[in-house]
Amino acid sequence: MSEVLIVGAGFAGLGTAIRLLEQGIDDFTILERGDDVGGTWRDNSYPGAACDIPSLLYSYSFEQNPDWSKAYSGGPEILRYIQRMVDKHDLRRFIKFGVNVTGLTFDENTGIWTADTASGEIFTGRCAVMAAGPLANASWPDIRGLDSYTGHKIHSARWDHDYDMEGKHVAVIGTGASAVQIIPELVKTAARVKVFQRTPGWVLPRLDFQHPAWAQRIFGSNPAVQSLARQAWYWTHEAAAVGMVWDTPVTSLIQWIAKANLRRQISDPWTRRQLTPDFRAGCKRMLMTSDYYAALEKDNCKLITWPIATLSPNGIRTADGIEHDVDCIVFATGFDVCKAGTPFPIAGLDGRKLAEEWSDGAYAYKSVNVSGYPNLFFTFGPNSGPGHNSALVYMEAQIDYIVQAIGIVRDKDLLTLDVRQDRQNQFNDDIQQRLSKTTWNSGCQSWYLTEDGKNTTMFPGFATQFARQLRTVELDDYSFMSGAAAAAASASTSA
Ligand code: N01
Repeated sequence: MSEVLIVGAGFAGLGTAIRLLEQGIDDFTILERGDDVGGTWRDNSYPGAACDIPSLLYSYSFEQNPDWSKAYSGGPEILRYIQRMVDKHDLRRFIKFGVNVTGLTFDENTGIWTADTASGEIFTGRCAVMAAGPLANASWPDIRGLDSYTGHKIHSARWDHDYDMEGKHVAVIGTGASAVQIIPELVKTAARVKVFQRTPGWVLPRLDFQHPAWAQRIFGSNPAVQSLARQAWYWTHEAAAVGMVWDTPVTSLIQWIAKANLRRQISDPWTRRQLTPDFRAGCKRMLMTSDYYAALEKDNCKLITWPIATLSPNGIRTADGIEHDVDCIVFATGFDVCKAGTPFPIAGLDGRKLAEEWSDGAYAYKSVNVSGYPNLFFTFGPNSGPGHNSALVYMEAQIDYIVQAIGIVRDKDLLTLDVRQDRQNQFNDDIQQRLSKTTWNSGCQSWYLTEDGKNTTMFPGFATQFARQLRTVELDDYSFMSGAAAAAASASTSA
């Protein structure tokens, strides 16, 4: 048995491992279904994959990298950063690769979590950390005729690098954050690219630049300077919350800049109209790209806005009756996000099932704990998503809170550490009330919302507020039972 089971060897699981080691806890096991580390950055290897948050900020503050080649690094460089982190802390010795967790069950008598796996092997731990990632499973769209198409299908989150796009006729379904990175690369190689858009997004230019060698040298020799640069990015993004999280005059300014960007890059007024969103900026994720519109302007690229009626053996038929024959369809259609369920069954006290409790929408206490599921911790749990700042800042705050709580379980020899139901309810009432005033809840459809419009993914505030609430584990928010107390109680019952 381990002290801690961690599900997932992506950014969150690895960060948790490093922080546990720093606290002197080295009795943990990381269960990873893939055959390597890196999670989302291992899986999303599509051409053009990059981060739309500056690398100085899209990295752990406790694991800074002076060598970022440019402001917004590409996927391969981010994956190398993760791999270096793993090597530096010798984390591979803790990871079991190819282990697909199929269920987590808590035994309140022993205070132990059991992880069932696809191979039948079982792992146990006093605490469990869910670090499986919210965007880990590709979502194939519910389009009629999906299986009838006989050409090549590729999902953005599982790119097929063996398929050569050179000279091919390609369709891209979707125009979200992944698509706008893929399309500029596809138009360079494919003979023809048709982009099937359902909803246009707000696009802001991504002002990328190379980090000069002298800056890398200074960052390397003087980490405090790098921390300052990181802080500068952090506060710039915090300021953007004013216009992205809430509808303010800054939102209008963002929309004005985005429209000017559209006018500057797209010459045809009708295409501009097709690319103009009809929802508030920030409601869906902002698209940060300087080359998407330019790609749409290329002779070999065409934007299609007629709804897709069906896929056919040779391609896509749109509602206007046109058959678009293509060699390959790229599905940039996002992820299966567990907004009203769990990635696998999780059973807590008295066998209660988390998926049933979350069926109307997920909730947690400060995104990390759920009442009735002691010693279980979530990274990127409900309502921890950022709309304006680096996911890694949020992740780091969660990890430090989780490691603190695990330290308490260990030091006090607790059988159970369970968040109080009343504290959880209070927290969620407040979160949902605050969310009702945010841009995400202003009427557009996005992966942030459940089918009936509950926002279970985003945190309605600044990153600073999110981190502040997670600074200290307040024992008053939890009920707990020590191993000794449980043993005494069971002895008196049997006597
Ligand atoms: O997925 P999405 P994504 N018929 O869900 C369309 C992160 N990310 O992979 O908008 C036709 O945003 C759908 O249309 P609509 C980031 O958090 C980060 O692009 O629903 N179209 C939409 O256009 C992001 O938010 C980076 O009308 C269909 C697209 O598919 C998250 O990942 C980079 C359809 C899906 O867009 C997801 O982004 C990339 C259908 N049936 C991603 N179903 C960074 O840079 C769906 N669509 C950090």
